[in-house]
This record gives sequence, C-alpha cells and structure tokens, in this order.
Amino acid sequence: MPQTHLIAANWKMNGVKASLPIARTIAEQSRGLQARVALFPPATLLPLMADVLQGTDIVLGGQDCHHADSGAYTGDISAPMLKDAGASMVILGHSERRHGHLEPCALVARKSLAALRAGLEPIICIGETLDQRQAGLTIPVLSRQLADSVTSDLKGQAFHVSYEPVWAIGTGLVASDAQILEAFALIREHLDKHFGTNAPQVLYGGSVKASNAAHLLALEGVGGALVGGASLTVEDFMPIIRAAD
Ligand code: G2H
Repeated sequence: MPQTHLIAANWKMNGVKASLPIARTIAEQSRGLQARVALFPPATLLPLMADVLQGTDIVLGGQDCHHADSGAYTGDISAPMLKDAGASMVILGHSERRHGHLEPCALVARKSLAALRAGLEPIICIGETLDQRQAGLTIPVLSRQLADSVTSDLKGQAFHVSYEPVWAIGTGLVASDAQILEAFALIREHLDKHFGTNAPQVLYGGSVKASNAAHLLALEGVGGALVGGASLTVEDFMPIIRAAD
C-alpha cells in the first residue's frame, strides 16, 4: 500500500496572529483528504495555532530547537518548550539554519536527539549548494550530511528526511527528476542500511508549488513535500495538499 504523503508547510519568519485563519481554513479544507498535513509556523504562533487546530488532523511543528532541554541560551527555544506549546514535529538542519546560522551536522544530530527526548518527530533536512553541485560534489556532500546528521542513534524512532537542494529554495528553480532520483537513491541506501524496514519517509523541498506538486509527489520514493513560499496562503497551499491524493 502506498505511504500517505506528508505535506509540510514551513512558514519560516512569516505570520502573525492575523494569519491564524489561514491555518483554520487549511484544516477545514483538508478534512477527508489523503495527505498528512503539518504546519510549521513561527514559534510565537504555536500555542495560538494549537488552539485553532484542536480537534483537527493537522499536525503542528517547530522550525528549529536547541540541543539542550533548558538553560542559559538567550533567544533559543528547546524541544520540551515546543512540545509544551503544542508541537509534535520539528524541522532540523534546514539550509537557512545550516548556512544562515552556521549549524554543523553534529549539532543537527544533537538537536534531533533533543527532539526525540521531548517526543517530537524531527524532519532532518539535507541539501547541496549550487557551488557544490557545479563542482561535482553533490553526492559526497549529501553522503556526509547523512552520515553526520542522520545517525544510527535515531534507530527505531519516528523521523523524516527532507532533500532540499539549497539552490532550489525560494528561487523558483526545481531540481530535475534525474537530480531528485539520484539524491533519493542515495538517501534510501543510507536509510535502508541503518534503519532497515522502519526506514523513514523522505520529502522533497525547494520551490514546490501547485503547478509542480503532483509531478514531484509521483516520483519514485518521494514521500511528501516541505513547502515554504507556497504554504503561506490557502490558495497556494491547498492545491499542493490535493495533489497528494
Ligand atoms: C525550502 C522550502 C521550504 P520554498 O526552504 O522548506 O521553501 O518552498 O520557498 O523553496
């Protein structure tokens, strides 16, 4: 039986209280559809959105977490705090964290353990930059990211991996089928080797939108999509959720 697609909305640093009706409408319009839908609003909206989504099937998640459960880390948010605010998932290792905040793979791995301790399902992102791709380094870069941030410590736990080529994020550029299939084959090999039959779902992210979602989701092994810009409005996001049916 084919796996249910996970369609995840990464709102990034977008959204205020006035955006909550978007979540409500997505929940209403997703009722009865096949996809598992997850919303990742900014942390400031989590408790309010948890109230809005109560009694629906929509999953709520954080966009990052600290590796420690609590402590003197000004400005950071821990996994138990996300859980307390209503989250059950968390995005980790997004390229905007890896590159914008210089987060190395080892830190992503520590954060994923913190997430699991708190009862959150991590979505661990990997992806190569344009320079790395043009230098022929895509496979070594992805292999290193998998080895160092998707470690065997995760065995037996619920988690996901998202392949997001950095050059495809928010640029309107989408990886070709061949590029996606090559990356997914590598990811699958790593997951099958370390996680066996419990191997997690693999998502694609990077300029997913209504016009390409059905095609991307039909590619071999693509278990869902991590959507940024096109998840910010009901009009853009609902067709992507429907494309997973
Ligand atoms: C990749 C994606 C969501 P976008 O960052 O994680 O964003 O769909 O805007 O490329």
